[in-house]
Amino acid sequence: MKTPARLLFPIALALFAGAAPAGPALPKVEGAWVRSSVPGQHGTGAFMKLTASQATQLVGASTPVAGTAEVHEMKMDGDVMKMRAVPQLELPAGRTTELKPGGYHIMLMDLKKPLAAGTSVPLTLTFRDASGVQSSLELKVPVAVRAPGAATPADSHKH
Ligand SMILES: [Cu+2]
Repeated sequence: MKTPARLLFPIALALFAGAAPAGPALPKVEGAWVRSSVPGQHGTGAFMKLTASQATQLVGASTPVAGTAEVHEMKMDGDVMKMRAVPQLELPAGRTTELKPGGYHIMLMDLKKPLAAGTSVPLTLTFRDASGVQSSLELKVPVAVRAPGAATPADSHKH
């Protein structure tokens, strides 16, 4: 009978790697905001910049303020702007992907109440890494009429 030691060694290494203190590398989220809505409006969008250190996919979203949250894409189809749900949004390693009006966004549908500017909403994003492991990120996202900073080009703060 073969000794199992040869087999155990790589398994132990794999376990050790899995227990690395870094944990799942969740993308960095910057400038997140949700567009405010008026009474009677059923849907709105959430926008942000996502930067993943390793290739990751945004595969879902949820929020208690909306019945459904989906990752959407807006594209010109001829001269008509069309919107569709995308099952996953690829976040290439080290590159910032921007979710913005007119492009990718998180669509919040079946709003349970109007979202007033100046408040904030909880938003959970679900990501899937290259090995198929899903993890989620809980955010508190400010509600605004327009992108924060978009109307103040005079603010020349540089990074
Ligand atoms: Cu949409």
